[in-house]
Amino acid sequence: MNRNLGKSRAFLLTGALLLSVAAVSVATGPTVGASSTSSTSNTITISNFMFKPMVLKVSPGATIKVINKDTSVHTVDATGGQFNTGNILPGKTKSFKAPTKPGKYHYICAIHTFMKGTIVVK
Ligand SMILES: [Cu+2]
Repeated sequence: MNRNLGKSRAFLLTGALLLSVAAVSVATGPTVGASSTSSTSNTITISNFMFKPMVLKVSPGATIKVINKDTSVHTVDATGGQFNTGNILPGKTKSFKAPTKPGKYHYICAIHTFMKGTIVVK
């Protein structure tokens, strides 16, 4: 009797372990695609009123190219004033220099201020 009780306890324990392993793999699953929002190339593409990538990593003083694929005028304006492309007309490309000081620089489109992006200088 006691032996059987011990066996069923071990079985329950194994089941609980398997369940917790399954829960962990489900929780970590969606983070796989997260890296697609950042990039190491020096190009920002604007389409559908969005900057891509949302986070751009560059070297200090790197030249950053901005391609406007929208039919609307956009800008890339650092909220701290470190850089500003001025108007980029539809279908046009402009370049600017990244700051030389390492750090995180947030920018917006001065015309559509809901458009936000970040440049990480490293
Ligand atoms: Cu805009």
